[in-house]
Amino acid sequence: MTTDEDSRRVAVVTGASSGIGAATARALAGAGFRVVCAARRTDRIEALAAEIGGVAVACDVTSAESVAGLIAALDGPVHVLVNNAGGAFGSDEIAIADPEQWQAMYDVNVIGLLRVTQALLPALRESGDAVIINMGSTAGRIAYEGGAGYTAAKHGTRVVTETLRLELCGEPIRISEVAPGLVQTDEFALVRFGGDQAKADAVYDGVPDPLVAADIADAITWIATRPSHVNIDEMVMRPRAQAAQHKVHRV
Ligand code: 8X3
Repeated sequence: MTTDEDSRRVAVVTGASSGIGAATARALAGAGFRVVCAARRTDRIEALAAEIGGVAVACDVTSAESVAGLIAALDGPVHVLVNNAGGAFGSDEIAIADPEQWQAMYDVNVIGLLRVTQALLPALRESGDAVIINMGSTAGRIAYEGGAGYTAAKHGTRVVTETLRLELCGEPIRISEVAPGLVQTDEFALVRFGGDQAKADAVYDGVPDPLVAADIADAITWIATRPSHVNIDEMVMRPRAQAAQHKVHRV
């Protein structure tokens, strides 16, 4: 994939087709990385890759075969891995929650991250100076009603991140987690509520200036561009209007 003419450091971003993933791909490209945009929706990532001078690779992190295809498309070291693919499905209370939705959340937020990380470790090691940035959430730090399937999965993302940092200590690979609160994107809430636009809009209703995808991409890019000896363990981000999960200022 890399050529003699292209000596840019390589960043792989999963879930790059929209929202935080697409914004991160743009921001890392702006910082000089050659970005591999990985996601299921090829039309979107091909357009994004063309825009930023990157590479599009179709990838579903919940499929071992698909992740093997991502690895096959790489050639040489990888310096940055952003495990962004994830999401929330449903908001039912535990009494009536759908186990299949919980399974799907664990599959993408935890097992998908595991699968991509395992597969990319050799290329990250080969770089001699790499950073893995996992997309966590404030949902990985607290509990809230109707959120247990997602909060359990994002607590999983957090603990896997911490464990990986312990296990790779001594290697030239830094491990970080970015944990945002309320971020207004086109799809996160819409997907969570099964396409119900009114419910999705209500999440951000009246919130003056929620975070946007570019804010998170900016943080990820900052983490990825610190000097090699500086590991940002975790970064919790919320909009000014959200003092805590249940404390949101609305006008
Ligand atoms: C998203 C944050 O508040 O919807 O990761 O759980 S929240």
